[in-house]
Amino acid sequence: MVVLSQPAMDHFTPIKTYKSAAATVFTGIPTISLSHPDAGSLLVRACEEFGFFKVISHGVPLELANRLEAESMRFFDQLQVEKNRAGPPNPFGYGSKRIGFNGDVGWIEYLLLSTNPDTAVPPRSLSFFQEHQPSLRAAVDNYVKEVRKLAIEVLKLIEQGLGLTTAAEEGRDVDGPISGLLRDVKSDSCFRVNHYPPCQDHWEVAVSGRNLVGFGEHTDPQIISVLRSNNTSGLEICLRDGSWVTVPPDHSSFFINVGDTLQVLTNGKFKSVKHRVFPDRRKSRVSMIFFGGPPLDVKITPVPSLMEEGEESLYNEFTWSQYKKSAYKSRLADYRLGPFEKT
Ligand code: GA4
Repeated sequence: MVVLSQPAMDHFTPIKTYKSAAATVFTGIPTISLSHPDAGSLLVRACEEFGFFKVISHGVPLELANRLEAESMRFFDQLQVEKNRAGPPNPFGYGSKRIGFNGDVGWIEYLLLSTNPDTAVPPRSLSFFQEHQPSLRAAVDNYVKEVRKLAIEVLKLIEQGLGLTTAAEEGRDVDGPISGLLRDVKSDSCFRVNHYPPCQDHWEVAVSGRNLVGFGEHTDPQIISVLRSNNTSGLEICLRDGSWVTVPPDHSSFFINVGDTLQVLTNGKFKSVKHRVFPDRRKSRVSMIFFGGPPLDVKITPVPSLMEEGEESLYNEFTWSQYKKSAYKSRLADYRLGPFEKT
């Protein structure tokens, strides 16, 4: 008998496995209320110390996140053959197990979507979603509008904390040199919904007791990433001392990652955070991440007013388009800023 309603991950080719070294649940993740009078300096400190933090009092209506999560699960619950019609994932669409172009695999299925309305030629997968998954597409659009606003607000507070904007500018709601990159209509941002099915029944887990990797260790290439997950754990971050810790899930807050581009814009004062995900043995993990990137033709160089006297850029000049091209030739765990560092 052929069982057609099995979840997507049945026919799984061998996958790199390793035991999660991170036993510790880390309770020290900076948690910052955006309505705190010192939010700007608290965010700057979190970016310097962790490249990662959690925001509360964020103003994003949680029903938008819940609706999108439900719509996404409706999509992932379909037969594999239906989901495959929304693929391949690159540049945008549905993907399963394979991440990027260079051999990375994980216990994951996902949707990778463009958030840029003025993409000159919409990829086939975008029109696929408009035609065949209109309620999912609408939920994505409504959600992304809000998290994009949140990303800009966080960057503006960071600019304030860094002393990049004056009180008068803040009053007039003028964008600074970093938040302006995200507000730009040409901002090259994208969005993904990751589904990590439970891995208990997988033979490698059952036989060896090892954990499968869901999304291998990497840093995000963009400026900042805004993540919301359901209440299933699995996300791990690498602390400055090189140790890996588990991030306790919190479905009513947003987690923010410093990306490689923000590392360069601050000339290394902020470091992009290495992170990875292990699936849970029993529960599905669903995460939704907005990756805020600059316009393709923008030169990524340290913000001049952040440089001390005599300080030199650690990086050769490059555009976001050049960085992206190089990133897409890399493996997940590669240090992508390496080729752009001054020797
Ligand atoms: C990591 C951050 C985002 O998920 C992403 C990923 C992208 C992909 O899934 O296609 C990449 C990865 C991410 C970095 C290196 C390259 C590109 C897979 C990969 C091996 C969408 C992104 O922008 O960069």
